[in-house]
Amino acid sequence: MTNEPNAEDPHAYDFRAIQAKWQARWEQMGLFTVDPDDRRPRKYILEMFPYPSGDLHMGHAENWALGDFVARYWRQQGFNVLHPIGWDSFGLPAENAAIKRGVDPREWTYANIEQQKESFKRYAPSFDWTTEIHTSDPEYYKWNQWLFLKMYEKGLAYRKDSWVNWDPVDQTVLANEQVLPDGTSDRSGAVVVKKKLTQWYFKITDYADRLLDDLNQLEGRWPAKVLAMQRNWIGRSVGADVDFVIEGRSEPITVFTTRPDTIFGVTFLVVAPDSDLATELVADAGVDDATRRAFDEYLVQTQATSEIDRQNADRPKTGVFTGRYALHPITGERMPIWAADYVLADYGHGAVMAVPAHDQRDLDFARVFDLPIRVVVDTNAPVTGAIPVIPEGASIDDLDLPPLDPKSTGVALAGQGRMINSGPLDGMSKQHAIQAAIELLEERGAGRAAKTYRLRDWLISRQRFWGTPIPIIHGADGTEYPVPEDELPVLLPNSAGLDLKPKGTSPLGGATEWVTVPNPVDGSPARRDADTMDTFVDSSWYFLRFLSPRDDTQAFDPERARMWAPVDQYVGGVEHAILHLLYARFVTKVLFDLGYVDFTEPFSALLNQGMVLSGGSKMSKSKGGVSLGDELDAHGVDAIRLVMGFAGPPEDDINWEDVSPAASVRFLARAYRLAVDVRSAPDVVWAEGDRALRQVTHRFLQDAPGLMESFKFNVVIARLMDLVNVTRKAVDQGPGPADPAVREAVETVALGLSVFAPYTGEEMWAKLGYEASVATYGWRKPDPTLLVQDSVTAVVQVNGKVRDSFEVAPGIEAGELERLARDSHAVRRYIGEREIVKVIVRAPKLVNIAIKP
Ligand code: ANZ
Repeated sequence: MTNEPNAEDPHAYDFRAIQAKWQARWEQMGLFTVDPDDRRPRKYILEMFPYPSGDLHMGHAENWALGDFVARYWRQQGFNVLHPIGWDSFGLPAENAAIKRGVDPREWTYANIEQQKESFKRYAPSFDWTTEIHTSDPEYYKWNQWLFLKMYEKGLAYRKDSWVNWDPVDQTVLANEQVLPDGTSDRSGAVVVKKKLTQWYFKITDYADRLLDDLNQLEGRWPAKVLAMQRNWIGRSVGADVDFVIEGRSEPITVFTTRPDTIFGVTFLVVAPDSDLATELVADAGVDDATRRAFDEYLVQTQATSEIDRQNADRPKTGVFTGRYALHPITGERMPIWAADYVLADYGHGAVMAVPAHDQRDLDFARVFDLPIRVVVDTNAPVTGAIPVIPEGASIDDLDLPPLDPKSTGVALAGQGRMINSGPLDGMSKQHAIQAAIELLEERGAGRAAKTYRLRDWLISRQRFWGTPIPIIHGADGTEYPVPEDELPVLLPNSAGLDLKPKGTSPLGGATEWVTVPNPVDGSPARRDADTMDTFVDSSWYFLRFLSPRDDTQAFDPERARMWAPVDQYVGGVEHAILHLLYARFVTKVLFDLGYVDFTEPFSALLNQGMVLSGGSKMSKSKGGVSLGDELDAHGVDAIRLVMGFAGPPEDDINWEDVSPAASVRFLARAYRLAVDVRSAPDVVWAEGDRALRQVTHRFLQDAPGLMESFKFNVVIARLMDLVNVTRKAVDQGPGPADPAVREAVETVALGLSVFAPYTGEEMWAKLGYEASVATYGWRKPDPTLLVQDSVTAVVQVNGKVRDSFEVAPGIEAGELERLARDSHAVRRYIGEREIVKVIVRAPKLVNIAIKP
């Protein structure tokens, strides 16, 4: 069989043969390998790297089509483009497959990579394959360990004992980011429970302000939705910390409040039952046994309640008295301390000053347990909005206003008003009183301005096998010894003989020889940390590894980072809006502080693609959706890539039922046949070509760059379709296939198409008499003399209805246009004897004539 497509029928568009031919040739040419000495301007284009799941699926196909359009476009604009590929190859699926099928996670992973690589190569993304990395290679994860050690040195990696999210199916802890809003695991779907464990954390909360404030730099370059999600996730609240002295305890209780102005309305304190503070309070000798027993029972009940339920404002309030009392920092009043599950242990300080008159949760609680309620804001005297008119000589109390008694109405007064019952704060507005209250507390050494965040520290230890070992050795006395940098990597042991089944502790603990090591100081028996790192650590800095992927002396080359990073265009799914992007932003800032990079945001621009849906739901093999492999076999790579661009704006979901790969094939065949039909040589004189066709071509050249750069791929493809149609007309009915304008148009189609449908573009380019590859040729610049419009269409309306239209020069005078309109045969015949009342002329496009009916 010949390797030349269509040897017999030159017009037949045989996409299978074209694919086979070019895939092999491109592979030999190594087209997209970046030359480090190349001095042209640079662009770093990156798609979120894949987890090696085997074959490519529809979601991959969309992601890499869109990213590749961008990469190929910039290359054709003369940029030196880095477009790398690697594999996020640590993680649970390998391990779960290993348990289910008894295979080695390593073998499973690397076999998948091989398979996926083959599918990728057929799909033709313009990758620099020399960058290929696997995060599960020791050459990569060594640098995860290095990063851990750097964090550890800076005090940003630490171990603590705390309540963590526990996935009872996968038997591992989860980061907060991995718990879905309905309280289930984003991995296994199991309902997440709380478990107390000693775990490693990265101190992302130290960076909360910067992570929040730097989002402003990304405004307009990241999707607004992602920015909003990140802002919410970090969740900064501004207010004050207030200290309450506890009777019989030297340490005060600190609470965080956003409403220090309501300090005189505090009537009790509430602590989170599952906080250490609560346990300590009831452990005091002064607390009687019955109170302690009631607390213990309540704690058990709290631990069985999900976070979501605890935050549900509508749930009836429950709680127990701790037997202890606090003193008000200003009035000295004695106030009971309660424990209730609506207060969360890990927000603020795990304790609140309850202001039942003005906070609904506190009010509900006070009404259940009959605690005092004190109004300190008069919301009948609002500071903004409708101010009640108080007659001369009267006071607000003389007005007949509805009673605002939260105790009887059950509605807390959250609105604005003037302070009352608040000593020195009386009469102030909220904003004013917040300031004054903070000053008052500061004077007494009992409080200060404070901020708190929803963001928690990043829990990075996992009790699973297939991940990066944590480079720490634990001495018998509990001392932590970081593994020295020159002893990295701490290699993952072989899985053979290990029980990988989830059991709540890491399988690495069972690798006796691996785990037992001499204490680095005195040689006594010590143990390696047996947990592995969250795989989001791997992906938090991988974009830097691509810059010097084979460097075995450092994680990445800072010089290359200065040249290439940050990533100019990042492309990926919105499912990573929080997790991965937040972690990568955090690690970038840490690397900046350590002096390794000179920028603080990793991804200058972000494009989120929508999902590919079938029957309204996300496509997946298990749900019997359409398989990418079948679609590629039936219609070819180019038609599927083209569909991904043509379906609509990239952020929108694609309903596979609404697109037509078959129509894409027909269009590509039409374009291809034009290249076969061209009858002029590459050295024609463009200026001698048909002007009308040249104008269409040059308008495309003029508009396409702006459209590409704003990701309006569907519009660019529609314009290419239009250009193909106009050119076909010129070949069949116009100046014919030998006209230079036809060649110019078809070359433009080949160059433009090669972004979306690289096989077809390349084959057309060859048919046009050029050397491969079309991908490395630049787009022609539009000729301004061809962009001026020769004429515009003027429309004549009579009483609002169009009666005639004709071509006029764009610069026509209003008087001349009116004369043409009045002279129009169609208009004269329509008006007949009727009287013209008014003529409005909007040159050059419209004449409006009003007549008597
Ligand atoms: C007194 C007060 C009076 C409050 C008032 C509100 C209104 P955001 O905006 O979400 O940050 N709070 C503090 N720590 C808490 C915890 N660990 N669990 C549950 N609630 C907690 O909410 C801050 C407010 O939530 C704080 O301000 C505190 O109640 C409560 F009229 O203090 B406030």
